Amino acid sequence: MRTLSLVVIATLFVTACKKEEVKAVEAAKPAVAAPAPAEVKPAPAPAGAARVVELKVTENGFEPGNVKLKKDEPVKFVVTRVTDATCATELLIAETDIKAELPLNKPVEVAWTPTKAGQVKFGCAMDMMVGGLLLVE
Ligand SMILES: [Cu+2]
Repeated sequence: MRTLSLVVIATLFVTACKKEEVKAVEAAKPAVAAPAPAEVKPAPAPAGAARVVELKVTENGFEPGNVKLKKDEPVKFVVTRVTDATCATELLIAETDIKAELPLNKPVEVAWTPTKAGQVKFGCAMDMMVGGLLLVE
């Protein structure tokens, strides 16, 4: 019985996530014009500073979905969620403790340095169902 309720709860979460995504697809129709987000213009990075990678959360998910990174190169993600039609209100990076809230239309900085080559998933708090891949080489 206990296991069953856990399964039910898990299913509810997954269902909620999928519904959000269906809504997101509907909202992606051109009739719904999202307000233009404020542009983030980071100052040119001084030598040795983190590379800035801009990410957006739109109706289609994280954009770009795949990001190429270099091992041992510090990177600063500047993440802006520009829609409410998503369940990705947080950014998680697999195999790390990184978990950043993504308030609407507010750029959030997330610093990370990959320490090994390979693919690392990132995405929403629901098992990164909305997310992408960090391709570290
Ligand atoms: Cu989700």
